[in-house]
Amino acid sequence: MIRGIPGGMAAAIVLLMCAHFVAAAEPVLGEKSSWVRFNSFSYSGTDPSADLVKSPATEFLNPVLAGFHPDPSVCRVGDDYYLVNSSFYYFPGIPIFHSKNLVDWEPIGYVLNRPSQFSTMHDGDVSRGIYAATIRYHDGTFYVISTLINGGGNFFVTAKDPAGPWSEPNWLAGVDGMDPSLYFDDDGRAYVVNCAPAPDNKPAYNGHRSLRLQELDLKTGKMTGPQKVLVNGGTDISKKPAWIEGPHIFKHDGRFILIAAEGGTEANHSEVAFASDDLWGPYTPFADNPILTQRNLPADRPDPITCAGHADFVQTQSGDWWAVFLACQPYERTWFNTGRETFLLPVKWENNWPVVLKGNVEVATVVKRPDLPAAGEVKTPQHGTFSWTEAFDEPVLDRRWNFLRVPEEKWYALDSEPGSLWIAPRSVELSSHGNPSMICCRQQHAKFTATATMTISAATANCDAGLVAFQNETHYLFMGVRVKDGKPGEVFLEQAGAKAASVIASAALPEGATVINLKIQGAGRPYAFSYSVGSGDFKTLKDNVDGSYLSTDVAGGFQGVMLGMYARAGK
Ligand code: 6LW
Repeated sequence: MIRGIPGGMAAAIVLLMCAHFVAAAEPVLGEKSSWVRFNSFSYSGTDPSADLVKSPATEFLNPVLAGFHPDPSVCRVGDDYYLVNSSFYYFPGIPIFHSKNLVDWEPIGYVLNRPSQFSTMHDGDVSRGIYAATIRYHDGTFYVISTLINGGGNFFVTAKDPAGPWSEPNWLAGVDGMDPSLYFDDDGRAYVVNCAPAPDNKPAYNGHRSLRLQELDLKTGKMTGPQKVLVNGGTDISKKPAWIEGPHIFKHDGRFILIAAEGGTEANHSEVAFASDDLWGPYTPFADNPILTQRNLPADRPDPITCAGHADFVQTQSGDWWAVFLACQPYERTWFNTGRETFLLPVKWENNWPVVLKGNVEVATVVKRPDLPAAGEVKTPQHGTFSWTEAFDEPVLDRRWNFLRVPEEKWYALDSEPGSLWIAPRSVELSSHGNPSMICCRQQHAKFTATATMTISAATANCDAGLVAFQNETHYLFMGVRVKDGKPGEVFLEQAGAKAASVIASAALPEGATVINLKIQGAGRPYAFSYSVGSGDFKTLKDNVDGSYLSTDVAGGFQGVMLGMYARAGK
C-alpha cells in the first residue's frame, strides 16, 4: 500500500488499489525464497515554487503533472476531464488520468495494459515505442490514437470506460509518420490529422515534415478517401521550419483551427496555429505565431521553464478554453532529469485566433485556477511538494510502478504479510534491449529522496540488487548490493557507459548484514548515494555525483529519470 503525504499534510492517505496491467502468465521463475525481497520504497520531492501558491482555492501550481509526462492530450466528457501521455518503451503504456478541474489529476490506469497490445513491437531502446497519443470522446466511446515506433505504426484503441479495458490496436494502414490526432466533425465523420513525411516523401531540408489529413471510416476502422497535405513544412516554408508535429484540429466560431508543435521538442520548441473555413484547407498561418514558446527568453533568467510546445486544447463546460502542453525545468544550463512535464495555461481568443502566451511571456508556475470545482481529496498527488511510502502489502502493484519493456515471464511477486515485493534476479542487464528485473517510478522533482529497504537471507541467490536512477541504456546509476552465498558482501555504485558500465564507488558491508537500506538523493545536478544496515545510520557511498549525466540533454532521447528497484543474476 502506498501512503501519500501531499504537501506535508500529516494524515496518511490510503490509496485505492487495483491491478493496472495484465501480468505475464506463470510460470514463476524458481523458488521465491531465492529472490530479492524489497520491504518498502519511499519517495519525497520538493517543489520550491509550491510556497508561492498563497491561495490554493484560487491558484494552482505548474506543472500539473510533474516529472516525465510528455505530449499531453486532453478531452472532456460532461464535467470530467481525461489526459494521456506518451510512454515509449515503458509498460504498461499510455498512462491515463482523470480530473474534475484540469489541475488535480488522479491516475486511473493505462490504455495499453496487456502484452497483446504490444505484439508488433520489435527490439529497441527506451526512447522508441509509444509516441504522442491523442484522446477524444465521440458518441459514447473513448478513442486513443497513437504511434508504436519500432512496431505496427499508427493505431487507435477504444473503450467505453476510460479506466479500461481498452481494445486491441486497430492499425491504420496508409498513415505514415507519427502523432496522429482525431477530429470528429459535426456530422459524425472522423478524420486523422498527423505528422507525416514531407510532400511526396521528398524532404528539402532536415526536419522537413508535413501535416496530412484523411478520413477514417469508423465502421471499418480503415482510412478512406484522399489524403491531403494541409501544411507543408510549417508556418513559412521559405524559412525551412523544422519538425511540424503533434497536430490537433478544433472548430471555433465556425472556423477550423489547426494547432501543431514546431521547432523540435528541445529549446526551439513552440506551438503554432493555422485556420481555414474548410476542414480540407487551405490553412492560413496565424500572423502572430507562435502562440506559445520560451525559445526567445534570456538563457540566464531565474528558474527557467523551457522547451514549451506540443499542446492540446479543451473547452470547459462553462465555455473557457485551456491548453495542456509539455515544458521542462532545467536546474542548470539545458539539464533537466525530470523529463518533459505537463503544464496548464488558459487559451485566449484574439480575433478568432488562439493565444496561450503572447510574445515572450514566461510560463507562470502560479496561475489562476480554471472556473471549475475545487479539488476533492487528492489521493495520488502529481505536483507540488509531496511524499509517499509503499509497503508492498497489497496483492497488486500500485499504478505508479512501471516496467521497462513488456515482461514476458513473471519475475516478481507480492506478499502482504509482511509486505514484500520479491524480484527474481535474472541475467538481463539495464544496458540491454531486454526486460530487466526492474520495477520503477518517475523522479518527479529535481530535489528528491528515494529510499528502498531490502532483506537478504541465506536463501538469496547470488546477485546484484538495489536502487537505480535510470535514464536510458547508456545512462544510469545503479547502487547495488553484491550477494554471494546468501551474504551481502559489498555495496557498489555502477555507472553505465557507452560501451560498458564501471564501478565508481564501493564499500564492504558488515558481517551478518541482512536488512539493507539504500538511498538516492538528488538536488538538481548533484546526486548522493548512501546506505545503512538495519536501523543503523546512513553512510555515504558517494556524493556529488554529476547528475547532468542523467539529464535528457546529455543522455539523449525523450524520457525523464525513473527510480527503480532492480536485481540481476550474479556473474
Ligand atoms: C512526439 C513529438 C514530440 O511524438 O516528441 O514534443 C515526440 N514532441 O510530437 C516524442 O515524444
